[in-house]
Amino acid sequence: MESLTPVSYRRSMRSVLLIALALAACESTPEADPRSSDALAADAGPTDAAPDGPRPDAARPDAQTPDAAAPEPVLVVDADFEDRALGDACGGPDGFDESFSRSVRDDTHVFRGEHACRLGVPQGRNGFGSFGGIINGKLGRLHAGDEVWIRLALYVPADFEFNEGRSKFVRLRTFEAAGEESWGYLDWYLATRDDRNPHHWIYEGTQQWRRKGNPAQQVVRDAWETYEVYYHLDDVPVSEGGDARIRLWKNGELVAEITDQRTLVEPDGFARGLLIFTYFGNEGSPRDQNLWLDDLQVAIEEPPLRDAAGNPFLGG
Ligand SMILES: [Ca+2]
Repeated sequence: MESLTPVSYRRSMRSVLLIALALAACESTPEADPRSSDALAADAGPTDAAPDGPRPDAARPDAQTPDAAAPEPVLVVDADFEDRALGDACGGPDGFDESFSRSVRDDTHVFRGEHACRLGVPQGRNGFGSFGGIINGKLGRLHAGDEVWIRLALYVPADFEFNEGRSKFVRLRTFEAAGEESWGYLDWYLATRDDRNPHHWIYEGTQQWRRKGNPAQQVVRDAWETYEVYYHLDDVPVSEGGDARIRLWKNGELVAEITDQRTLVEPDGFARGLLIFTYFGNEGSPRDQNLWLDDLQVAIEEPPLRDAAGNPFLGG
């Protein structure tokens, strides 16, 4: 395709503008386009000028009309598991970057669309390599000052047995600046055997357990539920004048906000690698069993929705 120099581009745009003005003059009624010629000049372009093209307002992404749809979040991960065939592994552009061996597209339980991802753990195994999946390339590296929202829908059947302690669930790995040594994971655990605080959280770079949530926020069986976590990455927590902050939600309801906890160990460190489950437990699964995941979404730009307290989140 031939490139345009700035001069020829301006000439081209001037021709387009003249065509647009000529078309405007040909309108049979003055109210057909109430906008001034200045407004036409502002958005004159090849598409707008095409005689049979869409009306300019319809083509403008920033058109503000009373019935405009709610703005959509910008997602760096939008794993809905729809694009490949039933029975295929859960990897790909609409899935994990690394799909573990028992992560398979399935339609037994679906949150949205036609497929979800069935996550399986074999009897007697700790699940690493079989149970879950990893996002790495899609997310890239996140540094101090970055914010990330991670949301997913989960279906846990009544007969799924979690391990005897708490279960690794959503894990974001952090590294020292050179990237050779990991400082451990920002870790959300499902504590299905904790009747009072069913959500446990820890940053392995600090090793201080946080027990959060209330009995009503326990995992509900045989139902789709959504879980979301927010991290503002910094080596200094909000409570000490920094930006590090953590929020957890379940079904759109805030479970915890932690402001006295760093989310990186050092200012030049970074986070890379999002793990979903990936480990059942040291004791091994009591039998072959599955749960289901759908709509795994990650945003690193502030989403448009707000929770009840006004915090930005992906929601749902
Ligand atoms: Ca789906």
